[in-house]
Amino acid sequence: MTPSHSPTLDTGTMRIISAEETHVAQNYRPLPVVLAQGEGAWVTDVEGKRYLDLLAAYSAVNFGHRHPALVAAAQEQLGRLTLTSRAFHNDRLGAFATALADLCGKELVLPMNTGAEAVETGIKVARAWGYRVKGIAPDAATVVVANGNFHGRTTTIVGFSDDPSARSDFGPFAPGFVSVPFADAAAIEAAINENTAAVLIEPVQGEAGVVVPPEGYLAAVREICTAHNVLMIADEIQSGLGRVGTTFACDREGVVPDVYLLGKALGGGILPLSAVVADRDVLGVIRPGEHGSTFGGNPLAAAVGLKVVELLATGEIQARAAALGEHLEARLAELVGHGVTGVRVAGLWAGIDIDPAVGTGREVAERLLARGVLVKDTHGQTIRMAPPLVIRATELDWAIEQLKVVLAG
Ligand code: IF1
Repeated sequence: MTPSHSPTLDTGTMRIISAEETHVAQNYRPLPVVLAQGEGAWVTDVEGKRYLDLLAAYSAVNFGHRHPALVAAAQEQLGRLTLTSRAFHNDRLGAFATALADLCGKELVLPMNTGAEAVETGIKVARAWGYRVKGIAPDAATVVVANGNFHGRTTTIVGFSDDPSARSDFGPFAPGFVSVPFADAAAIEAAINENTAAVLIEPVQGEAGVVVPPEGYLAAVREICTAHNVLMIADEIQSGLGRVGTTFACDREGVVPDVYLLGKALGGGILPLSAVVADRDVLGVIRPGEHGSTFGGNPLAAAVGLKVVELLATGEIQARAAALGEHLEARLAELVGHGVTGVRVAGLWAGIDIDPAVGTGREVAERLLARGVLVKDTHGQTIRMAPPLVIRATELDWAIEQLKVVLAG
């Protein structure tokens, strides 16, 4: 099954890449491959070479490329109505919001488009709740965040990042954020005071390299937020919607946050769709005209989002990710000491630390590319695996065999 990929690219591919390099801002350094088609867990480049996609667009393609039911929902809506703005009602948003609220066990949904918009919205809602419900002094509200966080690329968000490459030369930054070590509940409690409106955390830190907190951390954060009348905001944009073998990563500890931030796979790998989901006593603080978005809640995204929620409601994709994730964890554990210095797995999501003697994360990603496997490196020595949740066990095993060959040098 191993496609043979020559390291050199043909002239057609080079021409496409050079066009991109000539006219697209270089805010990324893509691997040298030009993708043209996708189906399930596989994508095909312009030269007809196939790759097993172990990134799934950073977990936005949980249901696989062009999932038939999701494409059908999009195509059906494309023939009816795509965008009206929320100056008017449309016949898709209510059904989507009802289904998503039910999936989350919450009352209200505020639809946005990108994950960063959901995070920004969550911060605005937490502050408004802080002033209007908790009674925090005007403009004094703070949000506790974790070191090593990644919540998006807007200037507010990078302002509370501790990653120099995400924030340097983008200041000045918004005040009102307090950083504490991740996975340290006591540090959160110590940082809370009368001005604290919320705690914002990723239940599993993605960009940091799939950092899974110790069992009990999420439950402790939940307890601390409840005790201090502080909103627990879970950024489940990457960890949610089946990725870790449960609907939400918080489910792993039976924790229900006050606010869910969702995105990525909510759009079915077809279009941007994000949402802030909470009960009325939180999201109800936002009055008409105080927040919005041109595309937020559009009928096309709502139609796709509804189908995504229906796929999740059966629990099948979550159970699949849990079972395959156990298999993945067992297979990756065999690599420790054989070119890998550490592995962190949560469901079908893995951070794999590469032994510098083998090479950098980027070099391993390039060698895997040549063997028909797509992964993304992060923070130098780590590669991430986040396949579509529809991947087969045999495909996963094949990918790990390719990694073994690359690690053997
Ligand atoms: C890039 C990282 C992953 C996210 C969490 C919010 C957002 C993201 C937990 C914002 C987005 C994406 C952004 C993309 C690469 C990717 C990424 F490497 F940047 F950090 F997945 F780990 N919360 N993550 O992971 O959502 O606005 O992008 O829709 O910016 O390079 P977005």
